[in-house]
Amino acid sequence: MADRYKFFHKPDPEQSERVPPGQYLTKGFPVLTYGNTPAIETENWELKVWGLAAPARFTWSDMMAMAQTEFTKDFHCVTRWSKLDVEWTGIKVTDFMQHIELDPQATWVVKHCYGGYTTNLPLDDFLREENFFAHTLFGEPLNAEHGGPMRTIVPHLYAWKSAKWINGLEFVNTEEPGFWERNGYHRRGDPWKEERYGDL
Ligand SMILES: Nc1nc2c(c(=O)[nH]1)N[C@H]1C(S)=C(S)[C@@H](COP(=O)(O)O)O[C@H]1N2
Ligand SMILES: [Mo]
Repeated sequence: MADRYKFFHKPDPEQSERVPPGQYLTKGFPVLTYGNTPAIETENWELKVWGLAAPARFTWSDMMAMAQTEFTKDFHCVTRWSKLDVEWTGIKVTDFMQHIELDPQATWVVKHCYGGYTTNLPLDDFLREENFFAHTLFGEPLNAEHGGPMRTIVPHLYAWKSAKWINGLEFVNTEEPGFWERNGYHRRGDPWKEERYGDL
């Protein structure tokens, strides 16, 4: 236990209201990846859009030409660690979506990643002001382990929704569970309600 307490601790009272039930704070930033870490150069990186939206394809420079925003957000992993005040730079989902012609029938999105990971979200959870694509972490280019060159961040849900190495957005009109949603995690994953495990 001693070792564990070097890295994980109970929150100070002033921070405790920001820490969801059953979570411990970590000062470091653990890496949580199922499988291998893909190596992608920015010049080869692309983001494809398909399904219930006009098919589209975005290169790295397309993304860099969009409005860039800085974010400071808390990060909650379902394995019980939380990291407060993570500083990112990237592109708001709402700014990105200005470039997408969405079919009005679309109600869900499936995020597809380099390496094969997937996770799904209802559009209401995806199209929030606070959601973004991230390419910079604490002022440095996002490293491969944390999802570089480009990942997504969904601050209001457990971090398995924050897909690393994002490569595709598939818009659909049904719930199509992604990797962890099929493998025991909750279908939505609200940390404030402790939606950890699912029943799919
Ligand atoms: N492509 C991909 N994205 C992923 C994962 C993964 O295994 N593959 N793990 C998820 C989980 S469970 C968490 S907690 C966060 C961890 O992000 P980090 O490794 O930057 O801490 O990424 C999420 N996004
Ligand atoms: Mo996680």
